[in-house]
Amino acid sequence: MLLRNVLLLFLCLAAAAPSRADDGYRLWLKYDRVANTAERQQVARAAQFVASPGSTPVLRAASAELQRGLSGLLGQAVPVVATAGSRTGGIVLRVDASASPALKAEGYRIFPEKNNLVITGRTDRAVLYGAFALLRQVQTGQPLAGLSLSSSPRINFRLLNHWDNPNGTVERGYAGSSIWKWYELPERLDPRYTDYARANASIGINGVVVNNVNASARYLSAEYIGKVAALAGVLRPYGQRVYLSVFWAAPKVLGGLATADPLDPAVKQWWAAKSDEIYKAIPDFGGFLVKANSEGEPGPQDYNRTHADGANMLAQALGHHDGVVMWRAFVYQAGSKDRFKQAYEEFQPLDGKFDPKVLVQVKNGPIDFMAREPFHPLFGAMPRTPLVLEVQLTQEYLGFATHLVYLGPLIKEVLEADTYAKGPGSTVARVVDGSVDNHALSAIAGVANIGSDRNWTGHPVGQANWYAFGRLAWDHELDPAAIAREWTRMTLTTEPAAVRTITDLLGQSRSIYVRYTMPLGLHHIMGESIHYGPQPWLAKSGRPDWTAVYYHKADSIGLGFDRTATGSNALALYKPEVQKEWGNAQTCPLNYLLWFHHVPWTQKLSTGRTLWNELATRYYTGADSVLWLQKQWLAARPALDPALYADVAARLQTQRKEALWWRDACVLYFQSIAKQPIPAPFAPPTRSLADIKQLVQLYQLK
Ligand code: GCW
Repeated sequence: MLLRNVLLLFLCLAAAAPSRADDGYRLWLKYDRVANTAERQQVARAAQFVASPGSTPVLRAASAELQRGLSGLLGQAVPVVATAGSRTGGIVLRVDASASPALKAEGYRIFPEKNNLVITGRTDRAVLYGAFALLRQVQTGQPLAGLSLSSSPRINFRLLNHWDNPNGTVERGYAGSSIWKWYELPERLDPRYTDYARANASIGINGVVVNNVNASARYLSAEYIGKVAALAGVLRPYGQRVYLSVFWAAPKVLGGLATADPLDPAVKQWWAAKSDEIYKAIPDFGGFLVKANSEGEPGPQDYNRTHADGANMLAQALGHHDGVVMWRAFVYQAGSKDRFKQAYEEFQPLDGKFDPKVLVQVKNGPIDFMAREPFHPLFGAMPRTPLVLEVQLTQEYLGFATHLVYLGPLIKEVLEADTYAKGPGSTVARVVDGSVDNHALSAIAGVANIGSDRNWTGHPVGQANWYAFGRLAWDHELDPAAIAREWTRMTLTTEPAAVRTITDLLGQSRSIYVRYTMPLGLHHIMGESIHYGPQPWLAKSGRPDWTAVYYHKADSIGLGFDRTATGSNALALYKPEVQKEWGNAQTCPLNYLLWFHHVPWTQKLSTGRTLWNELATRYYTGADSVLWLQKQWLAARPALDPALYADVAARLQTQRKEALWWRDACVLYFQSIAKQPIPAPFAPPTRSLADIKQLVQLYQLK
């Protein structure tokens, strides 16, 4: 009896206690009750029930999500019924194979009908996306009454690439360890997998490469295929297919063959049998992602075969199964002295030689996920090959999970870049979505920033990068500022002034990061191997193109990599219109200047300052802009959850400290070469170059 009373008392206290701090776990799917009563009542009138035939797992996931979301947003239970019958004032889910010829298989339409709102599409997946779109409508304070919406994805395969390893570590992951618990699979399915699948579905992601491109052969064993199949079972009702990164030499390691030569009949046979085995366990398996002959990974070149030989062999191994091969172009072994050109040299000549099931996956820029890169010259140069755009959401070169950097503008910048492949308007987005060259296959991949941290991404604002990637993958015409606003409102606060302040902060954050790290087109001057913090003085490494001096080429005359005809001529890889835009040091946009030109320290730029003064000014004002980020965040404080506020505020303090590292390291190092004074009104750093070197190199120690 006593025990029962104590328990009752405890339950009452628990119910009365204020809701627990926002730990970020619910992402943008919080579904907290709409605070504004009038707004809530309006939604309540339009969403009295959800009618769903529930005939497939995907439809059941859609109606369960609507029920969960609407019940939370309205603060009252919303029933799910099989059919609306004569009831009105509800939401009706309907798969209709003839829904609308304009809709793609995953495209949805929402429209009013007899006082109900119908969510329809040609497939159940379309209806699932429509359900999330409707919830987003409510979450962002849009009215439901008379709602009429229609949307189809522009790109077919919208994938997250996990760089997760079998031992639970994540390559370049900064949010804890892997979310996949390989040792528990397939028996135990962490409930987190379902929440992950819901989050992906809500932004239209439809495929997940579960393991690192530096792949372990393990995943192709029967044991691990069983584990992957268990994950596929969780993701399937949310419209996602699983894919695997494959280790090229698996036929040797796992199959006991003497070779992994793609033209060897036994090797072909091994892969074909392996594909059959995978499809038996995972009938909707998506296909293979391959990093071959890159950074020490084995590949077909080990046998004097080409990337096309390798990719085509895998495509044929997939046989009649409905899967694809995504072959990465991130290679840099070719003969030219400029790494910028090497992937192009290896891949461009192979255009037209790939099997129809092969896509070539290209990073957004020619070097490696820098904070700003010119678009990769392969975009627009391989018209007969569908190209996958790969962007990095995990912030390897962008301050890990410490610096606040919203990547919407970065992704949008590359999508909007004009390749001029088929005249003006041949943007990277249109190359990738297949519309420039009429490809039926199209794909985009984001290297995931997700880990086991309670809030998924380490930095709470990292969630916005996951979110923005999905939204832009679905529709590259969306505006990153609008996406930031949406995310903020769904995730952080609905208070209008705070939403504006945070949206503004997010919008500026990437250009601020560029300014205090690698302004004016500087690139690859970060810490060796860990890729954190500044190390512009780095002159020796495993390869010359892993050093910083290789890229900035600072000397007594000036700074920057001459990639015009007088230098490496990498510019010649682009169409004449692009060459014209970037080829002249006088007119090249300052953001790309040092990517393409070696500019004298004393040369006057369009800003009226000399190169040296402009460089110093950007480092100083960039580092000071972190103070502005802090001020904005503080201004939004009253509208934010206190724990979440404090988390980001603390990270911003670190960011400010490290922005000063960058400023001092780069200004002092380049000054030692340029021999120029720090321009007014800036005060010279109080520490010496030796001091800052010692400090940041601590991070290189084992
Ligand atoms: O950016 C580099 C990273 C490597 C990564 C590689 C790649 C997976 O430093 O960690 O390896 O790119 O994209 O293959």
